[in-house]
Amino acid sequence: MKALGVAVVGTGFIGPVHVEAVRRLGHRVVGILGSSPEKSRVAADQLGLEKGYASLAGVLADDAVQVVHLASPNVLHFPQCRQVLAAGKHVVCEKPLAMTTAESAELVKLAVASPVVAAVNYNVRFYPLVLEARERVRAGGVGRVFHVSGSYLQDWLLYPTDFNWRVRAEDGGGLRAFADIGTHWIDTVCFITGLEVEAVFADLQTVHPTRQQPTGGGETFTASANRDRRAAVEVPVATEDAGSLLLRFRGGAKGSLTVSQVTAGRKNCLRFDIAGAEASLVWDSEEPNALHIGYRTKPNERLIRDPALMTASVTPFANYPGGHAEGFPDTFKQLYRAVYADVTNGRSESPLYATFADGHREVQLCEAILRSHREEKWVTV
Ligand code: SOE
Repeated sequence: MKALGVAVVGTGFIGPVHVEAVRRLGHRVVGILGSSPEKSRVAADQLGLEKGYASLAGVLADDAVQVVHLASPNVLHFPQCRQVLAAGKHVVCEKPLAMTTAESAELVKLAVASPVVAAVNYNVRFYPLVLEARERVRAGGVGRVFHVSGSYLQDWLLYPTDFNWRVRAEDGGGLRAFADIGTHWIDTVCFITGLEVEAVFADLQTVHPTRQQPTGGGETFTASANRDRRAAVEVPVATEDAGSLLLRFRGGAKGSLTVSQVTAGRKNCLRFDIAGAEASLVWDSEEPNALHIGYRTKPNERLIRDPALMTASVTPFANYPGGHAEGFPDTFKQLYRAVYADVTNGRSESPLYATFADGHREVQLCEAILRSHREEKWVTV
């Protein structure tokens, strides 16, 4: 394997997750870029990286870097992706790909016209049992899928004192919980079933119309109790904390999704029930090493992640024997393994990772969800 040179943009919750996953694959993370040269230096120091960059221009001018990971706030994805593509470097962008469909459509055009690999970080696809579920649907074991239901629930924004850039429409986009975690759910179930969303009906809820914004910034998943509450200002919030969505898929299947970032006790719980004519598949990201397979006329099964028990084609994505749990950080490793294989060997026809076209579809969905909520009607995607 030829080791690639990688730079990561973003020093918050998720940037360091990218760094660790790239390193586990044996590639070289050359450096990191934060929102200031000082933040870059501190993060480089903490993560043991050679360079804390002063600017994106510095990253792009670095010949040691072939792949750039963007783990910056959503508002920066479009301008930064454009610059990375213009510099001829491969790019892995965090979700959502952009703030508007005008932006994401332009990124798709630029990516198609360029020879580089351009991926969106929908990592949930790479849980071994999510891949197993996909194989079972494809092999016909589930039968015709007629309904998909589920939820994605978190609690890190439960209190009005909890704050993060995602809450601000200027930084994260007009849709928050659905863009941040709801698109993971939709990407995952469409990846497994092959279904495409045709129309949506959404009802969104902003539980806290104002929040305490800490003057020193607020990191994702950092409890407000750990911050200095005196150094905060009350700001209005327009983005949704929670919401429910009805889905119509092309071909007649239907679905429903509830998303919340204010459900106490749910830390990062993506759950789906896929109902098919022969069987159902149930999976929960908080217990990712078990897949429930439900039957009408014989006992249900609970498949524990174990390469020896899984479909042969997906065993390369389960790297440890049964009983040795694999989870969230491992999905990043498997995702980048797939992306970097294409960087090295050339773009594959239908990659397992989400392309910019997939990312664009999710941004289209976000716009449709927001419109449906505002106009109180079904919106075709
Ligand atoms: C915060 O809600 C967040 O970090 C998301 O942005 C990620 O995509 C998800 O994997 C975990 O939660």
